[in-house]
Amino acid sequence: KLNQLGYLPASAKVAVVPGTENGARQFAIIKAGSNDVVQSGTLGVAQWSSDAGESVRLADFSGLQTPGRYQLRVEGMPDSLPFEVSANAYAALNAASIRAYYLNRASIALDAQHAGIYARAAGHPDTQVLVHASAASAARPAGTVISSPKGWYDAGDYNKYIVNSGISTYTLLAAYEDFPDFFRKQTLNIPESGNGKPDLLNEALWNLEWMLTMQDPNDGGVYHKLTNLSFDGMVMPEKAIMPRYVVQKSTAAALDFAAVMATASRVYAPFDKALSQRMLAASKAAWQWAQAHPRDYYQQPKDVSTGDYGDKDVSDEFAWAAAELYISTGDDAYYQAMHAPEVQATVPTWSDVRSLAWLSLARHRQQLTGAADQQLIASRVTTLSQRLANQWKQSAYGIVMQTGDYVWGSSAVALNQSMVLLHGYRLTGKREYLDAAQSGLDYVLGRNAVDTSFVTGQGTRSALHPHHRPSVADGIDAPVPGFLVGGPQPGQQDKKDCSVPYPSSLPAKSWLDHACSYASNEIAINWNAPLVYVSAALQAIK
Ligand code: 9MR
Repeated sequence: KLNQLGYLPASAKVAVVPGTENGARQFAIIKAGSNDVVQSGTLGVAQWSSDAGESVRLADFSGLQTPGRYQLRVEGMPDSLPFEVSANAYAALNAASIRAYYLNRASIALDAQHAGIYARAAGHPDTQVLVHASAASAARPAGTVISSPKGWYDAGDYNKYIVNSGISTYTLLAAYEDFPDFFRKQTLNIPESGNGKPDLLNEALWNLEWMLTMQDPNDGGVYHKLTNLSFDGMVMPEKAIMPRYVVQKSTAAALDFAAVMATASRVYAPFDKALSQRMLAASKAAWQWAQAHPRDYYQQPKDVSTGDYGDKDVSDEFAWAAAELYISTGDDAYYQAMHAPEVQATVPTWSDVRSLAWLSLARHRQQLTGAADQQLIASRVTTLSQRLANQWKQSAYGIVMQTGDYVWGSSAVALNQSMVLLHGYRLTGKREYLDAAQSGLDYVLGRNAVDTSFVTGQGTRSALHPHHRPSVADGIDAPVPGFLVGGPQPGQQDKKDCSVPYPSSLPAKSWLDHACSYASNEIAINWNAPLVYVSAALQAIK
């Protein structure tokens, strides 16, 4: 089991080989489809993986640096899937992972020039959206019609959620801030290509423009989501025409919005001064609203049954918004408002964004005012990186993932771990952080218990049936490409909706490649985002 795309010449290269005490001890790397051995080596000791329910050995062939197409051979077993060593190993993957956002855009037709066989009619204009009773105010009573077009569909469903848009859009902007040269050279064949902005920023702007419309100009509050009352059937976007609502203003939405708009204001400043200023003003207004409404947790209304992204601890959202506003304005009051000494570092998820503050502060450490505690910033990032690297060293599969990491969207846990490690690497230059980060990308591209790439269209054996409405309804066999599927997790919350059983209940094997499986095989914008970050980072660092 290995990364089916392959490796950059200088990267760590590790495969997982089934192994018992009595099993084979040697491996060989052969030229793909031949018997030409280019390298041989000794397998590591057999180690039991309880998550995968098997004993495995690791094959380390990091010394293989000559570009080419290879397979791994162990006596008595079928050869591995082919993989490449190439100086461009992740360039196409990164492009596909960003283009997936384009292919998930609301309010626009995808034309053949940019979408190829995935061209489709426009869906969800969202120019006539109703204010739901839960969001009613004096200025905008229930039933008021507002316009809130653009944005990305959140996932396999067609709704748009501010909380999840927050971390997703931020992660794309963070990738740009960390690797601007890589993205300046990249063109993605999206409608805006060639307009003078890097395409990653063109794509992110599609969602930022939507997010801006989710702020009530009367008070700065931000609606939690724009949604149908219930999920659509598995139909194409233009067939999904149920009425759309903006639902309840929430503290989490206001703060995630504030954080992303503050980030965006500095990223877009060189390209569009007026837009940048508008974003910063929107960020500050949302921050102010949250100060006045510190505990307006999202409460799903009785008549709404779509995703809730509910979160009853918004201390992390406060810290993150404060940090981004501090970085973008240089105003020490925001740093104080972060309460930095009380903020720990954790692997980011949509509901736990505290570390996004640390990652941003670390990224901008050379420009911060004297108010910032430089030592604390570095130690938060490196302490978490070290903990993740220790997990990696102890794992039978040579990955960071542990039993508790196999949650809904586990694939993105692996990549968010890698994203943290890459920040640790950028701060310290410690090679083990880079190698541990590589293992997360290897994991989603095939070095996992089900021997499958979790990215549609990437790798010889990849997920084929994501829970993604266009992939199901477009009449094309191959799923829409470039999407990371959720991945194994033993919760199996969709069992009742699936006519086929999961193949296993083991944490690392509880994955069902079937469109019914929203709990293990959906796609989502927050899961693709660390794929964009990590594939760009590894390709850019080389
Ligand atoms: O990613 C979300 C996961 O953490 C939750 O456990 C799960 C159930 O509440 O919801 C996931 O988010 C879904 C959202 O609510 C609606 N769009 C699809 C998302 C991915 O499955």
